[in-house]
Amino acid sequence: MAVEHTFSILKPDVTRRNLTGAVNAMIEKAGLRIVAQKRIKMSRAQAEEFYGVHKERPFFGELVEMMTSAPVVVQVLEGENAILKYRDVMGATNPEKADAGTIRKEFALSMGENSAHGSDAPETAKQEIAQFFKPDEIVG
Ligand code: RTP
Ligand code: MG
Repeated sequence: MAVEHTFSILKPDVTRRNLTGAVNAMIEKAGLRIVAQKRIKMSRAQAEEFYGVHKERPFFGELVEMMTSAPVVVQVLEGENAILKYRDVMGATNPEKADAGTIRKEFALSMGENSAHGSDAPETAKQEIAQFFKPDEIVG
């Protein structure tokens, strides 16, 4: 199995409740290494670009509002099969459907305020990482 990089965001509901360390503990316990990390306030333009794939969806406006409502922590995670592994660690988009022990089951407040983002495929991981990090900011 290949060592991969995936892109992660700890969303505003996490920073607002001071849960960055608690979520990071779950990430590290799962064997993923945080090889880049910064806390930023996402601009509207950044959020619109990041979630551009959803721009026709009814929840798009609400999603952009939520992502810009408080700081987020953007990260690059490294590990074997990191993309799928992190999706498993996050749990289902709807926290009511997320398995026990996942980030979203433990911490998410709702379908919108669902605590974490993780890339869904190698191509999107590459694009998303490049939107927020320069290559020399990633220290594996
Ligand atoms: P993400 O992209 O954030 O990792 O989440 P995901 O793949 O599990 O879900 P996706 O379908 O890509 O949706 C992106 C984010 O939009 C918000 N959302 N709200 N109100 C709603 O019905 C609704 N549906 C999605 C969530 O914050 C979701 O993570
Ligand atoms: Mg998604």
